Amino acid sequence: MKYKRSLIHYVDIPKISDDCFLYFVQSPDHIPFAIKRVYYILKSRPNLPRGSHAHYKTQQIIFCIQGSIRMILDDGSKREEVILNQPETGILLDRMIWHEMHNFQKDTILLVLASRKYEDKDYIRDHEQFLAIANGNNKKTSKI
Ligand code: T46
Repeated sequence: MKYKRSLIHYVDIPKISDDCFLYFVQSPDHIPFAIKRVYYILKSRPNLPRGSHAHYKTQQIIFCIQGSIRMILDDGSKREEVILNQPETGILLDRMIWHEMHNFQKDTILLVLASRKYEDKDYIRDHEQFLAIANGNNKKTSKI
């Protein structure tokens, strides 16, 4: 499965099948940035959404290596949804894309590769502010 829509950019990685399944990701072959940070999320609560922010500069690839989530991506002018439930197919969360994660299936595990180290000031957590910046109506730009 490899196709691109306006906001949903799939990232397909190899799956090796012998007596188990092994997946690997390497840069620049599969992802468009050098990896500065890796984090993973587990034990999420099904009814507790996560995300709901954008990053000024950080680019990320998110994989759902177990379970399933529904993601919403928003660039300030349109919103698109995607279900993430295949370990070999991630999606790009580009800079200045508002993203929300919903409907965590029990025992879901997310693996995220990021282009920058963690910095709180890289976050835009207010959707109104995000819309203003994304649509060029706000003088405030990145603090980093
Ligand atoms: C995204 C999803 C999948 C750190 O200290 N270091 C880190 O690298 C990260 C990612 C977070 N944190 C701290 C900051 C907060 O105190 O952990 C707490 C929760 O972080 P955040 O609000 O970023 O968690 P999520 O799950 O809502 O969102 C994160 C990413 O920010 C987001 O871009 O795609 O995971």
